[in-house]
Amino acid sequence: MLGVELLDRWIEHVIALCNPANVEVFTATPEQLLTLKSRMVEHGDIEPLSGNERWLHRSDSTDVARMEHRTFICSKLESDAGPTNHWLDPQLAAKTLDGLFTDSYSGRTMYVIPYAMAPLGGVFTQYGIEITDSPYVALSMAMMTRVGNEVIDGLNDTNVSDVVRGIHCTGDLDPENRWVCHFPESREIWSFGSNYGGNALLGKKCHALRLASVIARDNGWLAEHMLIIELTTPSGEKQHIAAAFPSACGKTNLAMLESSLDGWKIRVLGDDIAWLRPGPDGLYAVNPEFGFFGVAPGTSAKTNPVALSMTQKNTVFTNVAVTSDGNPWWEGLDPLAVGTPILDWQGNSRTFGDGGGPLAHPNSRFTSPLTNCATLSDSWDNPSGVRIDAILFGGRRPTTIPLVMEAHDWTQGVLYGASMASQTTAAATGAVGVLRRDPMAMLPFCGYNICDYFGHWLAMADILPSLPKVFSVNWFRQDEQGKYIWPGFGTNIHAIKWISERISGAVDVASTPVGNLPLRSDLAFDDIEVTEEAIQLLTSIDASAWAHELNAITEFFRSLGDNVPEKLCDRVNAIKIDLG
Ligand code: GTP
Ligand code: SPV
Ligand code: MN
Repeated sequence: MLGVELLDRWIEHVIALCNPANVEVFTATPEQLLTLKSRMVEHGDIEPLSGNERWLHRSDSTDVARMEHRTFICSKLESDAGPTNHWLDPQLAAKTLDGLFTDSYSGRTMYVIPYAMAPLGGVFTQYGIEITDSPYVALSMAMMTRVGNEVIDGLNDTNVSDVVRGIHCTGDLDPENRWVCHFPESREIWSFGSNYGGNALLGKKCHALRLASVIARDNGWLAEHMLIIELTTPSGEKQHIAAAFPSACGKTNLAMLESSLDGWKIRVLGDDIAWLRPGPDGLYAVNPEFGFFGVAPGTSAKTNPVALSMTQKNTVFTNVAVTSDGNPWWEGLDPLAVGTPILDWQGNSRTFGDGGGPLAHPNSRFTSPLTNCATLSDSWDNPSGVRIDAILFGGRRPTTIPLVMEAHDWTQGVLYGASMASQTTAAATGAVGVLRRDPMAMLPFCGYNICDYFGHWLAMADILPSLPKVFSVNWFRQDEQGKYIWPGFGTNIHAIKWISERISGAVDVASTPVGNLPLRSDLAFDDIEVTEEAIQLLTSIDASAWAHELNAITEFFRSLGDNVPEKLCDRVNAIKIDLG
């Protein structure tokens, strides 16, 4: 089928197990895409929206987000999955999955999708094959990963044991019978019962984060839930920044930021996943993905004009509302006149302002290829990647965490990541707005023991020829009424500017035990609406709030068992003492 004996044998095995009516090797040729889309329209999987190649897909109403409690790491040893993952014995899991997948494609077309993650032709490139019975998954994989004949050539030249093999089945979409299983030792992914993004597009979170994090641990690199941007300063200097924020906490928005400050320019390399490797003079990063799977609500001409214009062509919208003239709509876009008819995300007839709850699902998404983005960096497809000057960690923190601060050293930087917390969002099922620890924004995505992962981060200090600076940022500080006190979005360039000036050594700092803070004189907020009182809150640390925070971090580390690196626990204690 693909001309690689062992892979062909695996594909034959899947055919025998799942018993499809047809098998198609899907390389997303123009003819294949045309046929796929017309088939999907016929079956009601997608419908055309107004504009150029814009499509609407409506999910099953129970299949709209990642399901962390149905996501499993099936390593031989439970201790390799660690205290934060759901573990399943690989043999028991295989038995269950074999049962679920038996005849599961009957009457359906099986798509075999060879894909590559990362630009082709470099040390970062990895190959995978996803087998699926979902046309929506096939269409999405063609936008989110590299597919085509070049990929099949690369796959042929790759060691078979390095190829990630994923098998996905739509099943009955019963949330209680949903399985997203990862087998790090055999590089396999088995996903049953969901067609939603992170559960079903197996190149993304399953391959590029959960399995890749294990591969990275074994080979001295990092697979992270990070955006990558290229920053140009007014003097023309280029710097590169990677930033980890949890799901639906602002990666896409920062990646596409349009600066409100003259002379500062941001270009996108990636908005969700970064692979980072030691290079000749530091840490080099690529975006393994080929597209954006962005959160729709909140995306507007004011907050993210770049994303909005990107979605004007060649985009699949999932679970958005639709106006009577066939345009996608979601909360955050300009409201229509009260009483205007509109279809909600489930296709129900509603009217604007009827008080019936959100019209688009809070986790509705758009899928567009990277090349749709007007602010894509020229380096986006460079197989060597870009050298990272700074790493940012941030979450939704209503209190305590300042707008921006710099770690004194790598250990404190790793501590910033390891102790990150954020209010939960609609990107995963469950309660929204609950503060939880989400180390490096990888809580749902680290494919191995989180304590070993912290150790691996610390050890990068010994592997790397030079270390990026590490910063903590927080765009989500709130007042007592729950209102954001920082305008966010384009104005975040002010924090990025300070970070840039710290990289180049242009500005001094106010040193505190929890990190270096900007000097008030280095912050010119003249162009934005923010009170002096808010600036004070955003750029200072409250000793009693921090005492509470540090105790919460200690408690979190304790909850992970005895294997959190001592270096991190010791540093927390040292900061407590320094704070007094
Ligand atoms: P995933 O794709 O789930 O990993 O999310 P992401 O981190 O890329 O999040 P994204 O940028 O899509 O933002 C999610 C939500 O946060 C959107 O509704 C944004 O409008 C909102 N948001 C992003 N940046 C800011 C900000 O600076 N301030 C405020 N208040 N909201 C923001
Ligand atoms: C996230 O939840 O962090 C996402 C969306 O980026 S998904 O691909 O579904 O994981
Ligand atoms: Mn994400």
